[in-house]
This record gives sequence, C-alpha cells and structure tokens, in this order.
Amino acid sequence: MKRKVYLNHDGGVDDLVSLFLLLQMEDVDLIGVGVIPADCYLEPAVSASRKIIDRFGKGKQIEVAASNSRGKNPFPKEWRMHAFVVDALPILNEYLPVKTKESKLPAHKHLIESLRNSTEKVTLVFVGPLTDLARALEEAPDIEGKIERLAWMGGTFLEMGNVEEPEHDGTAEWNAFWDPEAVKVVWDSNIHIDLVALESTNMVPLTLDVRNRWARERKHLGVDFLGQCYAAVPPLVHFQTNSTYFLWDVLTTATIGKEVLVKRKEVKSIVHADGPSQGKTELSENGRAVELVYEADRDAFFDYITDLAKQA
Ligand code: AGV
Ligand code: CA
Repeated sequence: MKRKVYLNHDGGVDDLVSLFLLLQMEDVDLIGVGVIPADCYLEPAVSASRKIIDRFGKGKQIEVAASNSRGKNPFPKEWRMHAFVVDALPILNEYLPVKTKESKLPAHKHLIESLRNSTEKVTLVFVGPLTDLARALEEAPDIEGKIERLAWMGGTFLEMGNVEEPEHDGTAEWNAFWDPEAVKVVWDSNIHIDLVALESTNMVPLTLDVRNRWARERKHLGVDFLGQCYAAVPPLVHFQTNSTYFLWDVLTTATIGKEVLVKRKEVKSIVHADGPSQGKTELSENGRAVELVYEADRDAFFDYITDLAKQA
C-alpha cells in the first residue's frame, strides 16, 4: 500500500529537488504541498513547485499552498534568491501555461484540511521551518491523530550548527533558528519525530564528483534536472564555508523512500526559544523523545537519488 505524504518546504534548491524526488517514489502518494517563504521568496518557490508537479508528477493532481507565516530570524537574501533560478529553468518552462493549481488556503490551513480529509494517517515531511505545522496544531489540535509521523530536516546536537549571524552563538541549525517558538510547539505535541539533523546531513555535501556524475548521465531528463538545479549553488571544494551546500532536505526525503540509508537512535531534547542560543536543540534527560538520524550511507544515498531521477 502507498504511504500518504504531505510536504512543506521553503523553496531552496534541495527543497525543490525533494519535491521532484517524492514524485518519483513508487510507494509514496503525495497529497499536498505547502511552501513557506523562509529560505526563499514565495512567488518563484510556489511557481517552481507547480511546474515541477506539471512536468514530473506523472499526471497526479496535487495542490500547492502558499504560506503566510513569518519567521523571527530572516535568511540571507543571496540564499533566498535560488528559487528564481529553478523557476526559470527551460526544462520547467517548455509546456506553459502551468496546470497544477495553487490552493486558495494559506499553507497551514491547507495542511489542516488535507489531514482532515485523509482517511489514512499521513507522513509529514518538513524541510524548512516548522511554523506552518505549529500554527496548524494550535488551530486544530484534532489533526495530531491523523499524523503518522514527522520527518523534519532541522536541529543539531553538534557543538557548531550552521547559523553565522550577529547576536547568535552559532549553536543552532537554520530551520530551527528561523522560528524557534514553532519548534517548541511541535516538541510539546505527541507527534513521532524523525530528526534529520546536521549530524547526518554533514555527510552529504555537494561535491564535484557528484556534479560530474550527473553531467555524464544527463541523457536522462531527471538527472539533467538534478544537475541544472545544483548548478545554482556552491559545492564543497577546498574547505567548508558558510555557503557550502549540502543535500540536507534531499537526505530527509530519501529516508522516506529508503529507510536503510540512515542510522537512527532515540534521544531526549529541549529547544532554546530565545537568547543567544535560540533555535539550539540540546540533549536533556527532561526533554522530549525524538528519533535522531545521525548517520548516512553517502554512496548508497547518491546512488538512490540518481536512480530515482532516472525514472522521471
Ligand atoms: O539548514 C539547512 C536548511 C535546509 O532545509 N536550509 C537549506 C536547506 O534547504 C538553510 C541553509 C543552511 N545553510 C545554507 C542554507 C546555505 N549555505 N545555503 C542555503 N541554505
Ligand atoms: Ca529547506
């Protein structure tokens, strides 16, 4: 039987590639998509999402809902620009006008409606901040019973996160930092959480050998699409910088299609909601239990997503 999945993303290159890959997974039934303007600008991210469903969604009718959520700590503008590049790729603009519909509802209400209308429990995949889920839970606590589990790209228990901003101590991961309060709300629920944290995503940087592989195999339309998307962002070459790109969200998505790619263990954690460590997830005996994804099989992961792309 197919698993029902709802995706909420924030328009980065790896967010949009995650949508593309979910559409290729045979045992996944994607029931809806929400787009939040965190690490992106909203219009190109919504537009690119609709075009990806048109082109690579195998005829499925899936609505895209724009979020009206706002965060506490804004993403750098240069990163938010990436969605414009993907939206403009010729591969997504060959068959205009766009057919996939935009929902009339804002993303958090679209999530509530999608869960209430589903006869089966739904797996949530969140690859940006948790704001829309937190708002949905506050507005409609009944939806908790419809959630199978949440796979979230976010958080870390490493000494260093990936936030380099004034007034912050660097211990947080960006999706948690954008809206730390939302993480707290979700932590206070009873939802089962798979936390795809920096521990595992650090093992899947974008490197030149990966890029070159996608170039060699570009005769497959879907592999060409991967290569075109990842041309927009900087790979790891000599050393890691603040801009170095990892396949954070794509690893999160891949765990839905192929669980054996990663290792998990249960940990207990709290979240810092404010102050210089805001967004930091910290191990604590008094914390709530989450399933930490702490390791990834790099080669098997890249083989898996490249093979999936060949099915497009
Ligand atoms: O913290 C990782 C999250 C993921 O959801 N995002 C990017 C992924 O979509 C924020 C982010 C951290 N570092 C970045 C990010 C970078 N160097 N470029 C763009 N986004
Ligand atoms: Ca993201």
